[in-house]
Amino acid sequence: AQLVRELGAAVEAGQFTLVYQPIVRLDDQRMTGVEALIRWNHPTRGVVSPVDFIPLAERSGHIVAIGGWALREACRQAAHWRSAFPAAEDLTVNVNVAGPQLRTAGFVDEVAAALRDSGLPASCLSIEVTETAVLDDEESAEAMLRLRGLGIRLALDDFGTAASSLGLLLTVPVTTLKLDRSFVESITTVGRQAAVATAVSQMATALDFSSVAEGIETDEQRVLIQSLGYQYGQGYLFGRPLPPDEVGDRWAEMN
Ligand code: G
Ligand code: G
Ligand code: MN
Ligand code: NA
Repeated sequence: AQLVRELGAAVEAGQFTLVYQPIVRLDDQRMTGVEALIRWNHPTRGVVSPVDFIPLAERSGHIVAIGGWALREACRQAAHWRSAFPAAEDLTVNVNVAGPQLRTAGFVDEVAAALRDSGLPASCLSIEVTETAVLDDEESAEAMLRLRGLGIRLALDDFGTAASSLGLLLTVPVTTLKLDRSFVESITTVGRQAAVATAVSQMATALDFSSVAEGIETDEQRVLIQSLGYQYGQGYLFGRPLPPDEVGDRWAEMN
């Protein structure tokens, strides 16, 4: 309860920061973009993980202010990187959006304003939503269609972990599937994770979605995931989430 009250003031107090994890194209291992991940620098508790405060923020409604800040900040950073790094015109930034935030009236306008104010092209922004966030829901379907109308990419995050139906893929206008890292964790050529990972990548290809595998930590996983048809990868093998001032050096190293 204390934490919930503090959440309310934390945006104004400047206690949130974003770190950025590289996303790479598997065929040449070039960095194509980043996923923005929020951190709360709490004055007494130290760094609080989003796993511990995003659910509280969703229930208390603070997610609208927090998520709005993250969106504007990520767009601002990405617009700067596009012009500051060599050959970064197509750099993309992925921003996680919670269900209640997506369903808030005015969310799409907020996204449009973040793009306009930052100068970031819509094609450089990808919004990540989870299957549970968008399940059977008129408001989110409507918001997603309007986001696509702006030219923003839409990724289904943690794909494969929610108790959702595959029919969702036919009704939500996503552009990208992000295979949850639980399938990558103990993947082997003969194992059951590889069977599921293969099915997801084939579905993505057939439906004309991009595919990203999360949680790649070893070279063996990278090689296997690529052989299964994944286009993009993310994980500690390519890089941990970085503070913004380290993204440029990483970009230069990987491109
Ligand atoms: O690095 P990691 O511990 O950051 O992230 C943990 C979880 O928090 C992930 O599921 C991620 O999607 C979520 N998360 C990270 N940043 C944000 C954010 O800005 N908004 C929302 N809604 N979720 C986030
Ligand atoms: O749920 P979402 O995919 O948005 O969040 C990504 C989460 O996965 C973050 O907590 C991030 O720090 C974490 N993560 C990213 N790469 C790896 C990895 O290679 N291994 C593990 N264990 N976690 C990872
Ligand atoms: Mn994500
Ligand atoms: Na994920």
